[in-house]
Amino acid sequence: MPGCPELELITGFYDARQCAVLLGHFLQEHQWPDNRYLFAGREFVLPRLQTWHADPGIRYSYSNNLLETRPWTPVLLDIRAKVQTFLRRGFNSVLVNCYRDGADHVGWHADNEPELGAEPLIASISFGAERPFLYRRKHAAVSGKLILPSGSLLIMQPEFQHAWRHSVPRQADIDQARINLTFRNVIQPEGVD
Ligand SMILES: [Mn+2]
Repeated sequence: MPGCPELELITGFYDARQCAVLLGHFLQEHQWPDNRYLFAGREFVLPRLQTWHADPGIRYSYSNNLLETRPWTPVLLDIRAKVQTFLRRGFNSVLVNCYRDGADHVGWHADNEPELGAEPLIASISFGAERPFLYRRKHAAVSGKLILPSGSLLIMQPEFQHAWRHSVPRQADIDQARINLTFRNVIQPEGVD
């Protein structure tokens, strides 16, 4: 992307017909949990729906362990296979997000948890409503904005998590859902069972 070589957007990774099928699957058949969690004795409302799926034995402290680890579903395995073939690398986990409408969002963050290792490459697929993806340098007044089309694959190179933060802000005029799958590779520390 202009000004941000650590981001690469592949449009049409899934075509419109595939997007319609997959969006329908995630909205109607995927088992979403409630977005209210109890954490340290207080209720915490996540402004989106999320599930986390990983290979056996993979654990991740994302969001202070709010999320249970689920097995892969057949649909998620199909998508993972396509991403892995395209990128020629493996992913052992995926975070699945549903932004139900423009009120759902994610604040400024970097995906740089220690379990993702020093060089976290993340592959992000979008289905459904187009939402702006904002990014800004951590230590400089540089920022940018991408629109993520349905069926697109956004490749975030490791340096993106080191040097930038990103967000998907609220957008009042959006009343359609966006599904976002972020494939990751969690590194299990040696000696931990
Ligand atoms: Mn993120």
